[in-house]
Amino acid sequence: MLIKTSSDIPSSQITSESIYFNRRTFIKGSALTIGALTPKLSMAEQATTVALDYKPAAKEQESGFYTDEPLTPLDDVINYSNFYEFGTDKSDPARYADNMTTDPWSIKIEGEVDKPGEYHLEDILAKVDLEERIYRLRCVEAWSMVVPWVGFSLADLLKQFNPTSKAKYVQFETLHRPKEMRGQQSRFSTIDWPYQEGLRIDEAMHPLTIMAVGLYGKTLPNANGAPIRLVVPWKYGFKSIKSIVKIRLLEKQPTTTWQTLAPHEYGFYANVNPDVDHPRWSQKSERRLPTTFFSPNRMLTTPFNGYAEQVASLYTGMDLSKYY
Ligand SMILES: Nc1nc2c(c(=O)[nH]1)N[C@H]1C(S)=C(S)[C@@H](COP(=O)(O)O)O[C@H]1N2
Ligand SMILES: [Mo]
Repeated sequence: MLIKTSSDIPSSQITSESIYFNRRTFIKGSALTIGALTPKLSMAEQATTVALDYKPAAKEQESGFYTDEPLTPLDDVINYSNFYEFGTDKSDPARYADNMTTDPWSIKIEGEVDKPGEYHLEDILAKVDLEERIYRLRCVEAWSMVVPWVGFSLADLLKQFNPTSKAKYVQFETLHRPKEMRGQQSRFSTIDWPYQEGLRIDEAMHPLTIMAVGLYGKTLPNANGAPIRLVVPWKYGFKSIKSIVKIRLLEKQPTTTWQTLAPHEYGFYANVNPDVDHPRWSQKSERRLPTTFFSPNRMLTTPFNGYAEQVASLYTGMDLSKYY
């Protein structure tokens, strides 16, 4: 096989598919090719992003784990991002997140568990099998992407710490390190850091809910929440909290960043729902990235972001316009 170096490939030809399908080749072993097909990564990200060993996503897998919709190119996944710790512009995370130190990394497990403690990421990862999930990600701002994540089920992680019978909710917290996260320094920032999110325990234990450690076959770029983040594909993107350092099991529903900031606009549940508009815009349709002025790529939004078959039963009897 002819291995092209980054400079041989015009960026217009670097489609998601070329990166994605060549991935299997470089995972097999040649160190030379690692990173060769991802020239759009910054130098720092090329240096820190490494190939992962995982089970690829396949149609035959459990329903919802895979979609054959076109993947959003890696370049867009990295450069069009919300990670307010680094600024509010979509390009700020790619520009500034390289400053975040992700090694060593540990996660504190607190609250209603038999085995609370601080666990090193390596020790957590040693106990799980990585697999790929190709999911739609729908931001509350009405844009969306299709991302090939690499991760493991959150249920497998939580079971390692034996949640007690009082554990009804799970709260997550992002790193708080203003020295490395310029958005946390701003005196004008309205967010009360650290960023916090939460799930009901049955949502957390659902097989679609994963902790992602990679995308496109390699470790997560910092902009996308390295080294470990949550992905809940049937909920608006803000639920999928990045760069997690704390997981707390609780009896009561936790507070979450966006709900605290604007409770009439962002709810605790935040299930993707085309029938419940955001107070300031419609949620009936979405822009699927990549988009251009001439090709806006607009499509209808589907209930639970297309995962209704898998998750609608979690909300039987609930008024979803009240519990938005
Ligand atoms: N800590 C933290 N996590 C976060 C955010 C954030 O600002 N800070 N933004 C959220 C929002 S609004 C979205 S849409 C997704 C975007 O994930 P992506 O950049 O990997 O596409 O991350 C979510 N997780
Ligand atoms: Mo979002």
